[in-house]
Amino acid sequence: MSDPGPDPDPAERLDDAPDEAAVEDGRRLFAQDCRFVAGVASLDRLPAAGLPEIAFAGRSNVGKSSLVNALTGRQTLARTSNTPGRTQQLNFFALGGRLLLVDLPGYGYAKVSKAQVADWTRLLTRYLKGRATLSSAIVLVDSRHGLKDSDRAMMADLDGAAVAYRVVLTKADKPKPAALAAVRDAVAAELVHHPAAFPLVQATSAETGEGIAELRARLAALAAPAAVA
Ligand SMILES: Nc1nc2c(ncn2[C@@H]2O[C@H](COP(=O)(O)OP(=O)(O)OP(=O)(O)O)[C@@H](O)[C@H]2O)c(=O)[nH]1
Ligand SMILES: [Mg+2]
Repeated sequence: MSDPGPDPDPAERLDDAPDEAAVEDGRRLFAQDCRFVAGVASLDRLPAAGLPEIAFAGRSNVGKSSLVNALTGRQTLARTSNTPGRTQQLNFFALGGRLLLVDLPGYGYAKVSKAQVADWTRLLTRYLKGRATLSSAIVLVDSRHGLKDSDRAMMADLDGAAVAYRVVLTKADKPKPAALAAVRDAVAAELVHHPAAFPLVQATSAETGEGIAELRARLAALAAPAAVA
């Protein structure tokens, strides 16, 4: 009997690298019109639910707004800043009538008051738990730092709300390749303990465009079907 050889690496078995057609779907979706729909600081002002929604969560300054801009190819769509705490509301963007992108306020920012942190946390938790059209979330993690306790708390909230999510590393242009690989492995090792997390970690850079086409492809798979012309 021939030797079937060693089992493939579990990560390889799970590899969901998008194929050419999926990348093309992503490119087409993100080339469509993307419009700011609403910025809300309280849940009674959420835009009407309808399209599938993808929320971008992450620590303050991790690069959420920059990633939304890189994905949509519009540098000024979401406001970015060197100052943590720039995004202070849930900002909704409608993409081509097929998907809502939600740029969330950052968490883990030490300089805002405890009352403010409690307010945002309550708003976020309620939004994550109560929004029927929230189809998944992207948890952004700085590729130089890996997971912090505030990320773990967000991931536990998403697990509790049964919102499927992926962890995406940002600023992949900053660390050396070996350091990036080490952070990616360390994060992936923790994801095993989070039931709603996709087990693979993707690296991106809003600066160089690394990983952007792949992420577009993955998000396109969650969008409403394109209208037939
Ligand atoms: N080198 C590098 N810098 C980045 C990248 N993405 C974002 N930045 C920088 O990181 C800083 C924060 O970016 P934002 O996109 O505003 O971060 P945010 O997560 O939206 O921040 P808050 O809204 O405050 O929570 C800015 O100075 C960006 O230019 C990246 O891929 N590479
Ligand atoms: Mg922001």
